[in-house]
Amino acid sequence: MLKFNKKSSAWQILFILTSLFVYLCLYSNVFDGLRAIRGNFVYTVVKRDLSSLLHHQFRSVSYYLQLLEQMGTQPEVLALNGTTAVAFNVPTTTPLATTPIILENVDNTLLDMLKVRILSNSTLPLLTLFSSWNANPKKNLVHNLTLINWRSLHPYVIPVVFSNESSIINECNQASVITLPLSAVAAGGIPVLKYMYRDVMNLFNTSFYAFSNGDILFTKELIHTLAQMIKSTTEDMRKPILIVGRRTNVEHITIDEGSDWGNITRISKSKGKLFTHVAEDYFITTQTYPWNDVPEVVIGRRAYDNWLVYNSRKMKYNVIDATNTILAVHQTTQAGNFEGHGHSNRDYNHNLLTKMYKNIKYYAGGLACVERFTQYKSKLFQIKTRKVHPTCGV
Ligand SMILES: *[C@@H]1O[C@H](CO)[C@@H](O)[C@H](O)[C@H]1NC(C)=O
Ligand SMILES: *[C@@H]1O[C@H](CO)[C@@H](O)[C@H](O)[C@H]1NC(C)=O
Ligand SMILES: *[C@@H]1O[C@H](CO)[C@@H](O)[C@H](O)[C@H]1NC(C)=O
Ligand SMILES: *[C@@H]1O[C@H](CO)[C@@H](O)[C@H](O)[C@H]1NC(C)=O
Ligand SMILES: *[C@@H]1O[C@H](CO)[C@@H](O)[C@H](O)[C@H]1NC(C)=O
Ligand SMILES: CC(=O)N[C@H]1CO[C@H](CO)[C@@H](O)[C@@H]1O
Repeated sequence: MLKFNKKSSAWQILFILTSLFVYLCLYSNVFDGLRAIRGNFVYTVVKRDLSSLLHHQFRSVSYYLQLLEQMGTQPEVLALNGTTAVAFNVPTTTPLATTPIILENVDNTLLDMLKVRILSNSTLPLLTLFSSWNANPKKNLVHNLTLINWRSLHPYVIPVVFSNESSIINECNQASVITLPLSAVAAGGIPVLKYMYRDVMNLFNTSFYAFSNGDILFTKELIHTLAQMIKSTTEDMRKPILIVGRRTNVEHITIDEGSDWGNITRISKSKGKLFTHVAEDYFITTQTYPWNDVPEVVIGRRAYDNWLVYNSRKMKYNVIDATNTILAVHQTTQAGNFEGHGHSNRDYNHNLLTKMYKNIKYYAGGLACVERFTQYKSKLFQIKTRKVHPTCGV
């Protein structure tokens, strides 16, 4: 009896000591970890997002989104109207780059330092990058690659997908990409651009915010360009800035090709084709960009991209063509490069804009008319000003 008791209390003491030890370990590690995560805004949002997901995962609204085809670009816009007679031959005084840029220019020390600072919550993440698409079996691979690619830009970039469709929300969750519900749609269910900007700006504190079409892959160069912009002494970050650029089309990108930055750069060099300078696929803006004043244009339908650039130039915002320093690879599929043109409501944006403004010089919203541009000169990042053709006047 006594023996048993002694043995038992020895075990009890051992048990208590072990528990205490494990508890102390867990407490110090987990507590630190949780504090770091909880302090982070993203954590709160993911948590909120997950609980909203629980409420809404059965409310698929694919009905609303059926008309939303995969985003395309709008080069045909030039032919849209009489103001554009000269549009077809807007020459550039400064020739545009025709070869995609390369990772070798990227200053890795800067990026490593920035990463540490962002992770320790002493610098804001650079960018909230968002898009929206509808479920489309033909686009599964494209969207999977986009999710993998955008997620790889973490922690510099917070990727967000707007959707109310449970299948898309599930895929995003698997890829650790945050989803948000679509708060405003028009033209039969297509997301209104400005409200997506409003929503992410309310939720995330980053230096830049960007919509991008959902089939665009980026590399380190995106991060590097934005990091350099912030470091730059010439650019006033408090003013509205709009950064746009040409995309590089690459056909039928595979998982192997698309899932790391080096491979994306390689295929863009070996089989990429720089697309027309009249189309823009992403719009990087600062917190001060007055999205509130922008008409309710929708994504994935032509005319809004050129109008945004045209209007920003007209309003004298700082518009910058980053084609030379941001590689934006478009995953071209069977649907080709002019999606968003053959669809219902194809002229929704154009009709909306012409109702509001008499004279829209869409061609002045092409990249060839953007005066300021980024470049690397002897690996040094620069923002320069070039002369554009007189017909680019706004
Ligand atoms: C940084 O931490 C502070 C306090 O822990 C928190 O209020 C703030 O939101 C955090 N900022 C970011 C960008 O996570
Ligand atoms: C896309 O990813 C999902 C899971 O994330 C997977 O089930 C699906 O097979 C993938 N599709 C393709 C075409 O890779
Ligand atoms: C998407 O879901 C949100 C929240 O559940 C809802 O408020 C919104 O109206 C939905 N959007 C569309 C386009 O149905
Ligand atoms: C965003 O971050 C900046 C810089 O850290 C800070 O001054 C500002 O208060 C933050 N805003 C919000 C809404 O958290
Ligand atoms: C990059 O491409 C090579 C050659 O196709 C392939 O072996 C490698 O697995 C790819 N890398 C990734 C991360 O997929
Ligand atoms: C496509 C389009 O909107 N075309 C219009 C261009 O402007 C002329 C008048 O200048 C209209 O007749 C066209 O319908």
